[in-house]
Amino acid sequence: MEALRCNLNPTFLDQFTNDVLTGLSQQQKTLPSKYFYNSRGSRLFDRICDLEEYYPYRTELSLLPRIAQEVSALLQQPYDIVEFGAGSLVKIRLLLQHLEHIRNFVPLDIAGEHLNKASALLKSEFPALSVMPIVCDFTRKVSLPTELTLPRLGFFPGSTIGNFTPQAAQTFLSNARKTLGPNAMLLIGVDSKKDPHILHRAYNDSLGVTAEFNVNLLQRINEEICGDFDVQAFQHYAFYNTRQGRIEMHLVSQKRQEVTIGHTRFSFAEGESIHTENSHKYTTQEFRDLAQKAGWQIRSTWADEQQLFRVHLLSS
Ligand code: AVJ
Repeated sequence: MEALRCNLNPTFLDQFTNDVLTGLSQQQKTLPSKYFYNSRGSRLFDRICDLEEYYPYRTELSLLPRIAQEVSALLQQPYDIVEFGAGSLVKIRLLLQHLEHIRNFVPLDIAGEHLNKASALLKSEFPALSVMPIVCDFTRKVSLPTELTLPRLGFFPGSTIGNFTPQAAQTFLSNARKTLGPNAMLLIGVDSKKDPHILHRAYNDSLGVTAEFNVNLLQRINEEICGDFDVQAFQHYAFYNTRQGRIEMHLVSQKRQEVTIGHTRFSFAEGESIHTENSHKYTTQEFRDLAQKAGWQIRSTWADEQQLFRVHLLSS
């Protein structure tokens, strides 16, 4: 299945290059976490989800069958579903199995190849469903196919919202409200604040898959935009920043070195880091305030027994 491509402007590689050069020119060097997800990165992320230490994935997954039943009872009419950051499309299956009268499913993702494969597979399992994948930057407003005439149920699982700063999360939620249109609902997974030891383990797994996922970003820069990172010379570092309520991932330069990307050269001091990801954690109250500022109300909240992870149903 070939996905529609939209709002990847001007061209993907120009944008990628631009973002990388801008990020590495800052005092604290940064790289946007959305670029983790090339084919290899998407596969590595799927392996992270299989790790015992990475509780968010399986915790949310275990909540979904019950959520699907209750949401199905709450929705009084047929809906089309739009998934933000669709990835491997595992979680949507649990919803689709319980929700009746879903006609169209629109998965949005930045990783095109991964999205196309996953969409084709889903389509073969739910022949009555029309699957319309769109490769896009889903953090912006997305124009949905005009065939979609029903009210929309948005689905944003996995606490991907945690990748955004609270300010950017508010912007995302507000754009999602515009993308989804009137009378929309949004089912969103949000990782909870909790014992930092549990968080630390989840982002420093013993097999080093998260480290590989992190370093893959440098590999990708080498392959796609002519970087010459010595990937062995950078080490994965993840910690919980209590003040900001977030896990931060960094890549730490193991020595003084220079890196060239295209024609631009960057110097690294020994121990200097590139900040590659934030993963914000929220209390229900914090998330309620954030959602409210973007024009959403919490209708229902589900959590596991230990409150490791929550899923909220929002209405606009
Ligand atoms: C996909 C953004 C939810 O922040 O937990 C997993 C990505 N990074 N391990 C997260 C991730 C390191 C993940 N999200």
